[in-house]
Amino acid sequence: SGKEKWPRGDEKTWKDAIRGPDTDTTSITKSVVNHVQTSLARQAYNLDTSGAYQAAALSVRDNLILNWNDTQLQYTRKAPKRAYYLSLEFLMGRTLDNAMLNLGLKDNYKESVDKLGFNMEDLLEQERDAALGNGGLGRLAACYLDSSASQELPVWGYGLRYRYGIFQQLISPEGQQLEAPDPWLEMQNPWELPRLDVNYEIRFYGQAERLNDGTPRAHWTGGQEVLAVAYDVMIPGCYTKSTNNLRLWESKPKRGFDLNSFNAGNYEGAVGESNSAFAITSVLYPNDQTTFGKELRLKQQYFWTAASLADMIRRFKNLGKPITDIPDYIAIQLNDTHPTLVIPELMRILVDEEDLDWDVAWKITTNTVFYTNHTVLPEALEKWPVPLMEHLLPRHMQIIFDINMYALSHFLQTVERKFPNDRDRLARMSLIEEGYPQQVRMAHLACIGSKKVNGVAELHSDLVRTTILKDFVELEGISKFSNVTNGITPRRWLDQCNPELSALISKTLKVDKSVWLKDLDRLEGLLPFTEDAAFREEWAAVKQHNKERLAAHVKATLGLDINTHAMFDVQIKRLHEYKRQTLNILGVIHRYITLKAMSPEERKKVNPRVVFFAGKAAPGYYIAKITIRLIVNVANIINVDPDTKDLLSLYFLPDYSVSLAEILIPTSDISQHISTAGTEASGTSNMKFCLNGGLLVGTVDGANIEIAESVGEENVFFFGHLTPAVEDLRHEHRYHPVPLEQKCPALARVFEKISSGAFGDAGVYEPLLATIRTGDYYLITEDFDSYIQALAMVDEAYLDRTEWVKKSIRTTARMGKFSSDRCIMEYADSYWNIEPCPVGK
Ligand code: B1H
Repeated sequence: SGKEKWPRGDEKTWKDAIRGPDTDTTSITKSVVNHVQTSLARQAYNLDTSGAYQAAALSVRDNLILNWNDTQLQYTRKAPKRAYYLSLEFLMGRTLDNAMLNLGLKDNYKESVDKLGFNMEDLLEQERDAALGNGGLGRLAACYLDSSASQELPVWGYGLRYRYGIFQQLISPEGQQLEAPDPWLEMQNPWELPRLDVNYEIRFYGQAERLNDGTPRAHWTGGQEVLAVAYDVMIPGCYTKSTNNLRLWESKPKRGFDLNSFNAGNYEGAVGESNSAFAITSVLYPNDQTTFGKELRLKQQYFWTAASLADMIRRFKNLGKPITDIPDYIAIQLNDTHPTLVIPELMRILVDEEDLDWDVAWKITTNTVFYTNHTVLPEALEKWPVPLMEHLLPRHMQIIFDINMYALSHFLQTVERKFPNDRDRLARMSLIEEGYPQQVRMAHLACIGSKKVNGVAELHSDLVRTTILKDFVELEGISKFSNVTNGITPRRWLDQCNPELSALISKTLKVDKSVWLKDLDRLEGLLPFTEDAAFREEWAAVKQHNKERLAAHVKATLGLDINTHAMFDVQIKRLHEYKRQTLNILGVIHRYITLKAMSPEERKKVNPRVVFFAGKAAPGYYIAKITIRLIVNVANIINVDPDTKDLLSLYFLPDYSVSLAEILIPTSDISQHISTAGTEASGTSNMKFCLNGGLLVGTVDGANIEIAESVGEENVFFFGHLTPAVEDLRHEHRYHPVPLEQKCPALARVFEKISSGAFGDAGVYEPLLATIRTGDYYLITEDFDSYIQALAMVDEAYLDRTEWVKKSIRTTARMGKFSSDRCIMEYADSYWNIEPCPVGK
């Protein structure tokens, strides 16, 4: 009656020996000390903070492994349909704090570490960020893993184990960004389990020969073969045993490679070739939102998708089901177009190796794959030169041409019927863009190879439907194209980064955090307390403490003194022209000019403001780097100006990271999300700030719109032109340019100030100013006046501190929608068709 037989040996012997988790302080202490003694081979006498961190981490890891084992066994037993999230980036940040909190063991570990003579906060600071991503896209993937495990869903992530994460940013005294490598694996990484036995051979180059035997099959042979080796990262759910897996692939040479070279006595030559195998997973590409036709990047993409797919199919085959059942057991989510090669690779396996008919294979593929688009910026849409793809992946290039023909013949028939004689349409929709060279349009391939396509906020999904994929909507119908608005995990982005606020919320709601952290709409229960003066005071005190925590950190790391009694105004994100850090810094200069022109009496009425910037520029992004230079040099001047320094100061905090975000976000009174309308697909830090009671200054763009709908437009400072106006305005600028002095006198004065040399050599900034004076693609001159007005409204609103705190509370209270738990349930229900698979049920 379903009673399983013990697999081997004496059941009692096993059961007596099998250990459970370490949850009480005594067993935790034993486990930590055991790791000090054995894993680290050290003693109490010579244990430093770094060793104590390692030992605590290994002890927490033991607990994770036990849960991970149970979860994976459960998946094997129940064989549910699984979803796989393919992302070239996972911006995980640190793990120890998050793991202890999700296990519900932080207090016990703290107590234990305390008794052993260490301070938990110091230990946490020892950990290096796992920074295997550029920005929002990578951090979203990390939030989605946290939510999948927390919702007990059978979801695995697949990515690459880069030896170097995103570069470390250094800022020279002149404000020049310098990039240093991020060798994050130099110290032992306790959070990964090498699975040297899980490996696949991945082929590149070589020849593809069609069999021409009446089947669509081909043989792909020769070329280079490298080995993909699995490293597993445990992803604990919040207050559940469910612990999912993030499998990262490392490249290395195939054993026994190139025997010919060895035989020829060319030992060094053969070993030398191994370098190119190691190179594949050596570094994360740091160019957020632009693609270059770099062969190594395409190699990364194929290496990773091929290894991941081979792994999924091996697992599927263990179920003993017919191959045509794949869509009933596997859903593959493409995080942007980077893993699109999964589509031709799955076709290759089904057609060449499984000998399926083309139509059958295509049906399986298009019922298994799902595609999320993250940007409509033209320069960010991936295209690969046909000659490069033909060289590196000859069989895949054939398949892509075949898909194009197959799809085109469908197109042709349908399009001819629907749109007779519309050759332009066919050219627009083709997977191949004509030109020298021809290029493969990855978004088109991802679109026609997927069951569903989604954008990441309502406005963005509308733009996807009406611009870049318009023709496909007309062909395939609107229902394939939908929206899943992004979200964030409240575990890291409230409980972990803002423990005081978390405690205040639990106390006020009289609900344990284990409940509201997994049911974020409960925050609405805070609304009645806006009228409670004592509560408002506690709320404001938390913000104040968070400012002091940041100030202490900045003092310790940079030696700077920050005025914690000022309003904190924060813009932290990748440097990009479309995100318009320029608008912000030009606004700061405007504010400085205005303050300088005031009498001392007038200045007394001004509320002090501290402006923070942080963010990295792509190493080759010239204009973005000039923007950093301008920010740093403006800071150097205004922070020491005796007339104004108490009222306005400015900091560019170097080396932005997940960990830095965790201590900055809880301090903000306002944060800026000021992209040109229609350019920021969603944004996710906007959600993090609002969840922590910071108000938003922003354009009517991305998720800002939905945040305002949720928290109330009266609690958001909106400004600027709307999306539909943007194209016309650009057209006006191009064909009817108006001199800056006429168009925007306030901005013209700011330009004069910069050109006067007030912030150092004006020539340095000239290329940046020129992009605005001529062309102004991102509409700085169009939005500047309304931006300044919005900031004036912020000043005015801040005068009434009671009302301000009420706005802050209401904002947090109404952010429930933006929990990534909501997103992941939408994907699970409406896309992947998977269900929770809890442990032990
Ligand atoms: C986003 C990217 C991106 N959109 C290519 N696109 C990259 C594209 O290295 N590359 O090749 C890297 C990143 N990232 C961001 O995704 C959007 O700009 C945000 O608005 C959005 O919130 C985020 C998550 O959806």
